Amino acid sequence: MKIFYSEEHRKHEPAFEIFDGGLRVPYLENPDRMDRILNALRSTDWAQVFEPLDFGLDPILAVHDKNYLDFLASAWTDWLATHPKDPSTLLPATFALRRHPHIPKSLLGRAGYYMMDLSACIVEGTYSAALASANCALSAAQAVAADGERSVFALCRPPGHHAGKDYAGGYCFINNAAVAANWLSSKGRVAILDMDYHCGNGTQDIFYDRDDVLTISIHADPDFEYPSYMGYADERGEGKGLGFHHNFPLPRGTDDEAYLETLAQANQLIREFKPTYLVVSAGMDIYADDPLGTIKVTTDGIGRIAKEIASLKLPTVNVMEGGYNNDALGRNILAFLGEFK
Ligand code: SP5
Ligand code: ZN
Repeated sequence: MKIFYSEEHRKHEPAFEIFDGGLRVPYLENPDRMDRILNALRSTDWAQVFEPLDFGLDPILAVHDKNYLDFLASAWTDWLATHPKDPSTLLPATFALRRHPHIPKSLLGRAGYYMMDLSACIVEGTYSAALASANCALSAAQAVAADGERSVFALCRPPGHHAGKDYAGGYCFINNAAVAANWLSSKGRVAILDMDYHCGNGTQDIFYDRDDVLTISIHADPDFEYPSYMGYADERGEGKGLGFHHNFPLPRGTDDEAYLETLAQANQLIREFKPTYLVVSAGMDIYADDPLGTIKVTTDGIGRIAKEIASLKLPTVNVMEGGYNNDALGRNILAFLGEFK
């Protein structure tokens, strides 16, 4: 199996994030996550790691707003130019509700407009890491579409599914799965299945008015979990996209059996849509011992989930999203990808 991975992520290493209540904690979305996964993949005889190709900005700008991408590109130098007392991390403390149209010129004003929360910390290496991560997803999409690979893994860091057309959030800056799915949509019908523990709000936003890309997200109920304001079952798409988005909110404590029952419903919707390609936002934070999760899926359950998805027999781009139990990440990814090889 082809794995697309870039070392560019390493310099995206914020020292901290802010949890609810103002708690300053070490950044959970850290470079060690990739090392754990790479070590596990290197222990197999079926995983081959490749550098991504550079697709340039066009396929990213086909999904993201130009002003937002310009913000990401210049945020770090603009931040240093404000001569902050502690320059280590760009993180605003005031956020736009977006009920008013003005985007201020000030760096922190723009940051509060384009960032959704206190986990999308920007450091010097963030933009180049986000670009390389998107190129991993695009390279995986190309391997499936042009080279006839049945399933490919984009080992993306930073993750992407919380990033919308014009905002960062939840450790995400560029929506890798959405960029890959949009690129594939010129070659066939695309379904995105988001199995990260958190609602894929960015992906939902990006494709909400489209009927050529089916989006499905299975996640912890936003009524109690991040991202709080999206991911409810009555959000079904809009305009011609109405009926082409589905959310499956789950309660705390959801186990393997309950998860697999929900996945069977999602799979049925994918079959009915008859896609040419499948993109999976493969978050591993559904794992029972994830520090951010409340869902109780086991490593064996992750394998069964993968088997169910692979039974669709679609050319599949698996895209790495969340998963923060670093000790378990390697074996969970092997359990997952092992069903696609
Ligand atoms: C890609 C991805 O998985 N992003 C997740 C971002 C979640 N950020 C909000 C975390 C809320 C933290 N709640 C603390 C629970 C600790 N037990
Ligand atoms: Zn997540």
